[in-house]
Amino acid sequence: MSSPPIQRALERIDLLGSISDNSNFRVRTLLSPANRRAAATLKDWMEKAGLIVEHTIDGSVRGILPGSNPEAPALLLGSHFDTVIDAGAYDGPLGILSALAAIETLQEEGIELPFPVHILGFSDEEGVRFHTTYIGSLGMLGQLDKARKAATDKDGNSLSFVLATEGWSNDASEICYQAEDVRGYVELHIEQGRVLEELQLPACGVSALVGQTRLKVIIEGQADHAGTTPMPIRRDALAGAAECIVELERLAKECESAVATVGQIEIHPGAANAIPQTATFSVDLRHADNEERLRLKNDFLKNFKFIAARRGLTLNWQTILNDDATPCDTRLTEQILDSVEATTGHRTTLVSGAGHDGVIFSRITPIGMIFVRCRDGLSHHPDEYASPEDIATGIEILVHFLRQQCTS
Ligand code: HGY
Ligand code: MN
Ligand code: MN
Ligand code: MN
Repeated sequence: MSSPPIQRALERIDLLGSISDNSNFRVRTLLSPANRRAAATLKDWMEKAGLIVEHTIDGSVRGILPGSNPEAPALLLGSHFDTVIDAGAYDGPLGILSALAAIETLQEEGIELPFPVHILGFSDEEGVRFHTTYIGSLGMLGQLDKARKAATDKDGNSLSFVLATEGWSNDASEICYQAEDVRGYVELHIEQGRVLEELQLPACGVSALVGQTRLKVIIEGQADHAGTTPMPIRRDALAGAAECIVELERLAKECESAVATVGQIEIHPGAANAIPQTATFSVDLRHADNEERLRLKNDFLKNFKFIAARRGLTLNWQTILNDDATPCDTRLTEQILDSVEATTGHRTTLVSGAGHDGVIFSRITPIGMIFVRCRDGLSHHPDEYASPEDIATGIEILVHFLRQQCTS
């Protein structure tokens, strides 16, 4: 039988998972009604645990446990609570609620940490509404860049405009971490891969997060009548995009440990009897090796240009993000592995194929991650699942790590 804090964490994951902007599937995006309800719920749970709670204008939340030395640099435990579309319940919330359960466990044991712990819930990591990522964590570093502020949602509203008009402004805190405020950032997250299952391990440490490039590709052709336009004279933007997408897949398959995905595509005019004028699609490219990632990016863009030229189409693209691989801090990861070993008996680390908010916090402080096994490696899917036993193990690792921090 798991402890009350772990039991509460399991119940809270389900409860948070029931908060959605859509009654048919789970989705929460920046400043959406469901995201606001999730933020208020997290604040309430943290407040009940005795933390000092705040929110920021983008709807991210923070709970502070001051500890016996409130002026000491804080340990940050965070993750995000926004989701992809038709999402699972664990990607993001597990990290926030595991951190809360770890704190509640120490409180039950009467252990007061000699430094503050800040539990952070980011309102947008997936980037579904504005097609850009890490808005919540960047906001907490005061590093929301111009490109992101200019990013627009499906209604053409910029992030700046939305923050100014829809932002959670009443009683909002300005949170802007500097390196000297922080002793480290640790995020617990589901693995979102299959390796822990293959190794039959419940949890592990993380050595690095792969680099990722995210592009928006725009192909322009010529709209025309589907019934009266002979095939040889067509300049069909969607047919051109389709050839590019298959070419992207071919190149990624040829490149060891690269992954490339086209997850979004929009067509104009989008009528069944009109030849597509414009095809706009996303490219998500990842690789642990930075040079390989950039080589692959140049290769597929070169081939896209050939395809477009042969078809009489124009090709443009925008770089949404271009993050090199992020190593986790060696010393912090060794401490995490001490706790993984004390709890599970092994010291395995994985490289994360997924991006996480630690990429942003690595700009100012050492970062570490704990991965928890998830069934079939499935994620960004409603059937995403981590077992209560593995979640309990993840929380026990975090508790052990926090105890160890008292003496380090
Ligand atoms: O896409 C990712 O890697 C993360 O889930 N945002
Ligand atoms: Mn995530
Ligand atoms: Mn995700
Ligand atoms: Mn993430």
